[in-house]
Amino acid sequence: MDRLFKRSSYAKVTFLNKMWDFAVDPQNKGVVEKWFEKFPKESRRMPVPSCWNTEIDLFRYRGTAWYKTTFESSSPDIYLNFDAIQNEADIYLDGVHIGNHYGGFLKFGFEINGLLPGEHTLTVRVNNDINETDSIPGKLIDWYNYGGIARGVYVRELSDSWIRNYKISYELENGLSDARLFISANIKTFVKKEERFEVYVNEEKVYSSEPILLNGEKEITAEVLLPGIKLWGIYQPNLYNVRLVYDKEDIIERVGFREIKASGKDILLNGKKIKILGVNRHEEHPDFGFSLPFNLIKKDIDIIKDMNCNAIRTSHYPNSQKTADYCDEVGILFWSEIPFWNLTLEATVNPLTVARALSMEKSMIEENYHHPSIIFWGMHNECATDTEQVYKLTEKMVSLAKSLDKTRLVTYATNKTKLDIRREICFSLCDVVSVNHYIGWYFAVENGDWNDFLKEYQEVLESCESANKPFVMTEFGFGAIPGYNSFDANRWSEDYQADAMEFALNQLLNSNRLSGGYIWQFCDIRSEQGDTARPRGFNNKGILDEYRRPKRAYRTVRSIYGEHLSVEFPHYKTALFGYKYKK
Ligand code: ADA
Repeated sequence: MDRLFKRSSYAKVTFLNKMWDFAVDPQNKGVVEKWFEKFPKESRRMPVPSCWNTEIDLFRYRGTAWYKTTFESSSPDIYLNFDAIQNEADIYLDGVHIGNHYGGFLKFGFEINGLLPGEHTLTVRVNNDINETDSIPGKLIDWYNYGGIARGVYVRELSDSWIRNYKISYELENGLSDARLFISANIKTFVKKEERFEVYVNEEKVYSSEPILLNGEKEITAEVLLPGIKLWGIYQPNLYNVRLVYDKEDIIERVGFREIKASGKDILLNGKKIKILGVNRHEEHPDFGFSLPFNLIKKDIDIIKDMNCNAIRTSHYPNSQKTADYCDEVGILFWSEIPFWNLTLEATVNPLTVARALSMEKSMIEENYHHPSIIFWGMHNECATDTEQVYKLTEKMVSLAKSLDKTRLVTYATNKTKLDIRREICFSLCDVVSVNHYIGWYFAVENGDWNDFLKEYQEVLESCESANKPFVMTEFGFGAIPGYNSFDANRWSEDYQADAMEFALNQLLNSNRLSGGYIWQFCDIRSEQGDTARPRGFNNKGILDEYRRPKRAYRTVRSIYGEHLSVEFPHYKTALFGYKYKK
C-alpha cells in the first residue's frame, strides 16, 4: 500500500511505521519465557522500518530479536502486512502465534478474522542467522547481513468485500499498438453481495460485468481491449493506472505496456534491439542498512541515470517496491533476483534450501509482476552450474518462473570462466546467457583481454548449442579505495579503477556479440567477507563510495555510456544532473 502511487480509494489502512518496543534475545529464550505474552522489561525503542545493525551498539548483533507494538481495529477482519523482515519472522497477535515466514526482502501477510474491536498487541520474533546448510542467503556472503523489520508494516481493516489477489496481464496486438488486458481477481465477501465488477483505466470505465453474486470467495475474470496505447520503454515511462472495483472495494495497479524478447543473439524491447548499459546496485547504506528512505532510493537512481545507464541489476535480492516503482517512472530496465548467492553444492541440494528458494522465487515474481521496468528474473548467482544437481534445481526454478510469467526473460549469473569455462551445463535452460567475470582484477589481463574472453566464450556457447542466445556480462569491475590515487595507477587506486574500466567498457560495448552488461558495482558496500579480501570491510568496487560520493571512474563511465546511449537515443541529452566546470 505504501507505494509511489495511490493504491485504493476505499481501503482503511493503518501504517505501523513508528517506534516499536525492541529487545535482543541472544540466548534465544523468548519463546520459552513467552515474551509474546509479557515483553521483557529491559527493552528499548526501535524505529520500524529499520535494521537493528545501524544502532550504534548493535552493529555486530546477529541472531534473535523481538519487536512489539499495538494498533486499533474496529473491524473483526483484518489483513496484517509486512513488506520485508530479515530473514525469518514469527508473528504473534494478542499472544497467539499466527504464522512464520522465511525469506528476507519479500512481502508477506496474514488474514485474521473474528477480532474484538479495540486495541491489539502485535509481537514479532525476528531471526537473521545464516548458515552453510539451509539459509538463503548462505553464510559467506559479500554484503552485510543486516537484521530487523527492514520494510514497512501495515494493518488493513477489511469491510464487506475484499480483493485478496489479482493479476493484470496483457498481450500486444496490431503491431504493438493495442493492448488486450486479461484481468483476474480473487474476491472475498464477508456478507452476501451482488455487485458489478468494474475496471477503470486512467479513471475511465472500460469494463463492467453483470451483477455477480458473491458469498465467500470467487475468482472473477475480465478481458479488455485498449486500442492505441503508448508503449513503455527506456526513458519513455508511459504508465497506465488500472483500477479494479467490486462493491465498496478497489485496488489500483500501475502497468506499462512493452514487449521484451530474446531473438537470436539479440534482446528486443518493443521490437528494437537494445544494449544494456547497466550497473549492479545493492539496496544498502551504512546508516540505513537495507531500510533506505525513499529520497535516498530516488537519489541513487537519479545518479544512475546521470551516469547514462539504462539498466540496474538488483544484486542480489528483490528491492523495495518503491525502487521498482521509480524505475517504472523514469524508464530504467530492472533485473530482479533472489539471494541465492554462491551457495555450496551441499546447500543447493538440501531439500529445505530448495523449498525456500522456490517459495522466495514465487513470491518475488508475484510481488513484482506488474512492474514494466523488470525484464529479467534471475534464478541464482555463481552456483555450481557445472553439476547435474544444480541443473535439476535450475530446471525447477526456470519452469516455476515460466509458469508464473511467460512474458519476461529468465536467466542466472554464472562465474564459470577461463579454466572451468567448458564445464557449464545450464545455459540451455535459460533465455539469456549471463556471465560474471573479472579480467584486470581476479584474472590478469596479460592472460587474455575482454576480446579474447568473448571469442573463447562464443566457442563454448556453440559447443553447448546456446550459440544463438543473447549474452550479457552480469558483472565486471575493479576495486578502488575512495580517495587513494597514485602516479603509477596501483591496484586499489581510483586511477587504476578508472583506467581498467575504460579499457573494459571500450572492448565490451563495441563487441557485436554482447547485449551489454552491468558494471560491478554502483557503490561500495559493507561486506561479511573480512577485511583482508575486503579492505575497510567493504567491497570497494563501487563507482561511488558508500556515501554516494563519485570516484574517478564515475566520469569515465558517464562519458562512455553516454556515447552509446546517444546512438540509441539521439533525443536523449546527457548531463542530466551532473554539473560542468564553468569559467
Ligand atoms: C561475485 C559476486 C559479487 C561480488 C563480486 C566481487 O561476482 O557475485 O556479489 O562478490 O564477485 O566483488 O568479487
